[in-house]
Amino acid sequence: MNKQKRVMAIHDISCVGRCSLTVALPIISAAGHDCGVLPTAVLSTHTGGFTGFTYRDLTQDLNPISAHWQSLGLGFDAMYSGFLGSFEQIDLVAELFKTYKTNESIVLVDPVMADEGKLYAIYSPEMAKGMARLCAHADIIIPNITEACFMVDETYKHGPYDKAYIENLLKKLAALGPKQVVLTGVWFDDDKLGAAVYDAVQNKIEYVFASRIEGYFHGTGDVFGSALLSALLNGFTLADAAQVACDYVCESIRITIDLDQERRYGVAFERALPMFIKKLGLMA
Ligand code: PXL
Repeated sequence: MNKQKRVMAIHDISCVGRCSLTVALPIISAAGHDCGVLPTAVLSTHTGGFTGFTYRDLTQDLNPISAHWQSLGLGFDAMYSGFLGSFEQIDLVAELFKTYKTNESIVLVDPVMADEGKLYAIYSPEMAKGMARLCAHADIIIPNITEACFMVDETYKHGPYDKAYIENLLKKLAALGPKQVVLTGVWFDDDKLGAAVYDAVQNKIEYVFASRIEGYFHGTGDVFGSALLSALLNGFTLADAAQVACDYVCESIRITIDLDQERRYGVAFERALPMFIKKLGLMA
């Protein structure tokens, strides 16, 4: 059996609504790995679709937590950042990457800040500049098209897309520094939606798709990122990991629709876990 990998998942805790750590922890754990967390903020719910949520910024806690880990001599096989609690956390997380990065580790950055052409209400445009800076420290980044456009100063378009638009974004994203880019929310026709996978070292672009289901589903970016990292830790190539993640998100959405559940509470990724585990080759 392959050894367990240790992950540092750097996201907020949205207590209810299935995104960030309430998604990353169960998915990465189910894939067989040791998922440590560095919580960036605690919110009563996520910010999309609820009003009146509480917000505790944990910026002051990041360095003391890391200092304790260093005193224990802890190492991490992967660091996976997502929603950050403040603008100042960008530089703190970049420092953490420098502290824990090794030749074998994976640094995965999801520059969570925007969707459907708009920044999340709590963020200002300077967040996009900061996230672009953080991406320079990553091995792999996984923006959606809105986040990509904010980071490389391109005009956001609604899909369907064409290859020229997507491939221009991929090249500009790689120019920020990461060697590999997975751009999510890519679709060229009504039937299929998925991701564009760019390896800047090999200068190779691949596409992965699953069935396209109309509508907006909260938390799917976090399900995608957690599944992608899980597959990478289980030895999949980036394109194969992106395919597994795409299939898992699609199945989670399909089940959510079948169950007729309210979408702001996130997708029923729990019910699609058996399919995910099978795709990872961990179960017959
Ligand atoms: O899924 C991204 C995300 C994570 N965390 C919080 C959010 C969102 C998206 O809206 O509000 C708090």
